[in-house]
Amino acid sequence: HAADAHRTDLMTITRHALNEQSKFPESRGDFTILLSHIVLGCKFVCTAVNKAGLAKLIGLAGETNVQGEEQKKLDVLSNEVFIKALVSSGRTCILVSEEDEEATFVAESSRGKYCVVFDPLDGSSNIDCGVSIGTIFGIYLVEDGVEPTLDDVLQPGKNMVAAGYCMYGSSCTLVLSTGGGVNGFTLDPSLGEFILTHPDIKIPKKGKIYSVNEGNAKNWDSPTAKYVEKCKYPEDGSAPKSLRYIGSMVADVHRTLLYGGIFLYPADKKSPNGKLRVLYEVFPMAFLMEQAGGQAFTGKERALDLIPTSIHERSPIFLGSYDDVEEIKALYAAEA
Ligand code: AFP
Repeated sequence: HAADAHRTDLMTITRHALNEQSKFPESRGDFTILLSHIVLGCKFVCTAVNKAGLAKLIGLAGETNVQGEEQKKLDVLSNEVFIKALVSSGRTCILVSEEDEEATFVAESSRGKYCVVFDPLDGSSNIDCGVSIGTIFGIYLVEDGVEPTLDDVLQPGKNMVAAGYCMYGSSCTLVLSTGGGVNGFTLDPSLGEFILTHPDIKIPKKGKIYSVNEGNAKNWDSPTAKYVEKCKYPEDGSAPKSLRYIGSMVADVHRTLLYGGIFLYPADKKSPNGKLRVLYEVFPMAFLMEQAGGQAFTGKERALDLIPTSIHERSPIFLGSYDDVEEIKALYAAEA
């Protein structure tokens, strides 16, 4: 019976990765091992985030623990957990984290062929009020037998072999693409396992929601300003779009992926490159959007074509439903 099968035949993220792996007979399971270490990091952060409010209430935050160390801030703690999990996987060679100014080069003895770029806790200004936050990651592969250098991560997003995010929200959701579509997994806390709940996510071709920090409107360039005006006062007689903006990229992009619409973090006069970081915010989300049938545009080009020149570089970004991004592309093209 199908319904029973659903409850007893659990497609965990590891099982899913092993199934994918079996399509490549030459695969030795390195990616599956790497993924299981990323998943461990996500589970740890999920638990820590869920406890954060409680720690405040019972006075843990800011106090010193038994070892005499002050309780670490959540973003610092999350970063340490991810770095250690990724290094100990034995499958990585270069790590770039939002939290660390410099890239981490893994010692030869634990080195593997993957580079991981990540933001361990994105949206951290939202922690104290309990709003959804997340981890974002992207994965590159280095050539075999070549000494890894920074150039291995200064690559266009289209060269990523996988990308994903984990959202710590009303439930803990991990969305992943290895280049063959997008799948969503939800953490079952009683099992401690991510279960496939959103197979083959496709973003609606056109959406009814736009998502942007309108507080920056006075500094926008004209294509962005025109686009947002059109969202509110459509010229073709269609209904205006709704505005939703959380200020936590993972949450705003997750909603965009599931419901459709567009997420914008444009350039403005004060921030000519926008705010979001190319390697571990723009690229992974652009990768997921394209894999789900949507688009991602920088205001100049396809986001995944951009070639970064430094690891913490920023770029404007417009991503979401295919038709909605098409409209903003036309507005930029008209003024180019
Ligand atoms: P914080 O980590 O400082 O909260 O920044 C989060 C973020 O990088 C990204 O998650 C949001 O999409 C974006 O900033 C929101 O930026 P604004 O506050 O400028 O709208």
